[in-house]
Amino acid sequence: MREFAELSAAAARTVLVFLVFFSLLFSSDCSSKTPKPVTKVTVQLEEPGKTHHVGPESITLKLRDAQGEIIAGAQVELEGNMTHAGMAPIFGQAIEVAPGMYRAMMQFSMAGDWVITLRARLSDGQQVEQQFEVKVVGS
Ligand SMILES: [Cu+2]
Repeated sequence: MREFAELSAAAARTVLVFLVFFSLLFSSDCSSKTPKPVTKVTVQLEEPGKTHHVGPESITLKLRDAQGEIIAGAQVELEGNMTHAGMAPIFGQAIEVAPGMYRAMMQFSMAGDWVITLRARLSDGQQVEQQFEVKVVGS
């Protein structure tokens, strides 16, 4: 009789462990802390239409989400490619100079039309990507 009691106690403990395990599993699954997804970011250039020159140039922009809210605390990098083939891409790591405002140095290697691909890792881990164009003239 005692053996049976010990056995059922062990079984009860096992069941309890499973219950705790599963409740943790499901509670973490539907956590209310899940960030709302930012499906689209808006890139707002500080000086839209600015003419950039061959050589080192800074690009300053603001990042906003679909609701128009500023996106602060993101890790932002830029990749520049020309619109014709045969050119090496250029890269710039941006720093956040003000909340939601990012600045990167780009070493433009040729005059012409450049397509800048912005890749941002938001503070909640989401990755977003957006493209914009800049015009570069000879110095
Ligand atoms: Cu080129």
